[in-house]
Amino acid sequence: MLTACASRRAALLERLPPGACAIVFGNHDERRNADNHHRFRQSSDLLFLTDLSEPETVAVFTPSKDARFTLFVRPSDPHQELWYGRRAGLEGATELYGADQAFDIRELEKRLFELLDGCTEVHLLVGDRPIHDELILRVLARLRKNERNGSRAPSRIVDLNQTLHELRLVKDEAAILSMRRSCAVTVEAHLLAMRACVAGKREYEIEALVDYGFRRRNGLPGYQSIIGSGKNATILHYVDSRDELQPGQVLLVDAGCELDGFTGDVTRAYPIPVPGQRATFSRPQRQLYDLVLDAQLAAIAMVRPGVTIEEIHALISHRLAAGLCSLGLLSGDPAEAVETGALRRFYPHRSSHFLGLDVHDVGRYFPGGDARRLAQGMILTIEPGLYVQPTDPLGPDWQGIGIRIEDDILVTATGHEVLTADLPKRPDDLLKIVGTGLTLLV
Ligand SMILES: [Mn+2]
Repeated sequence: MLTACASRRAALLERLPPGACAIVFGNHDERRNADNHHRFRQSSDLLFLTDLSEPETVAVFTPSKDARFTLFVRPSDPHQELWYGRRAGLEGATELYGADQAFDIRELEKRLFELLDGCTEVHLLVGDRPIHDELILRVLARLRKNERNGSRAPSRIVDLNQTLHELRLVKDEAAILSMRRSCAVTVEAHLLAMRACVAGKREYEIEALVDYGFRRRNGLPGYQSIIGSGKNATILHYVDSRDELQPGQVLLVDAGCELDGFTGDVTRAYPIPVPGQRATFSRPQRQLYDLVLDAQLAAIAMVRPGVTIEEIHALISHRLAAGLCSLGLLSGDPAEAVETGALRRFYPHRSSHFLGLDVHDVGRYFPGGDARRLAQGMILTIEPGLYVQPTDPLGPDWQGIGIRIEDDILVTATGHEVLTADLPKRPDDLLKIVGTGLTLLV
């Protein structure tokens, strides 16, 4: 990963105009309660460029200065390290992480004053964290005030999104390898959940297995897992995971493993069997499931360079609307149901997003105003769904069904590759596995 980070830094430096200074902030330790902290997760931008997973880290890039890559880190401190773990320190920052120079993070403001002096523009993720914006504005104000003493303040602030996030959008070989691994572990964990799914279990027991599947491969959930049974599956971001699985309901599992910072994002939905019996969809469940799967397969088939996410969403929306009209769940013309927003009663979300270090990864969807065309190396999800709210006037046969099918797709030179293809989704394959019993892989 360190070699990949070095190439990414080189690519960033190459894209910065001479005279620029780019500043990338890491994450801070976040308090959970009292004196407990959340598990630290580095900012994705810093992970992408440095792989240095320590709080209070800042990277500065100055293409036209002698030291082009500066790291600010927490200095070595035997007492702190005894309690809270090892630090790279200033020495590690240069020797292990490739910085041309390293400074104590406590000197950040003073040193930024020196680093920004003489630069023409400052690049940062404006608005990402107000505290960072304030720091930079403070330094710029001081530089301007000091111009009569010879300082030269940058005159432009540029959104780093345009360079750094464009780089992150097209995955390099190391990123694709990490994504393959996180997708493989995601598939394993989903299989554990499928096999264990029987009536009488609780949603949190399924979540525990998903977590186990991730953790045994050194992964962690890349986002809060959604384990929703019955009507809970119609809540798009349901995270309570408390209810008991009821026979005949559908269980929706949306979970992705993060490894090396890169995360999978996969959803499956399947019926909950009575223990010892074979899982079966009710007729309405199966009708919705077939619609969603048909739309997903059609959308995946169209993924290749040049296609836009807008086109994918339009195809899925049209297929779902047509299916709902023919089932009589929507009246009138499918195109009209899409246009008027009537479809949103059953399909309220989008069909696709970029995926990588962030589950909703960076990359603008309309750069320069036009829908972005997919290109080789981009990774996206395709995730149609249908949800009938428990209060929907369609009545009890349909109420409280939530179906979503989501896979992770790599755009290749001529088409695509489904990174999560090993996880069953065709009804026959799926129902063969669901509820067949737990095999713990130790
Ligand atoms: Mn997703």
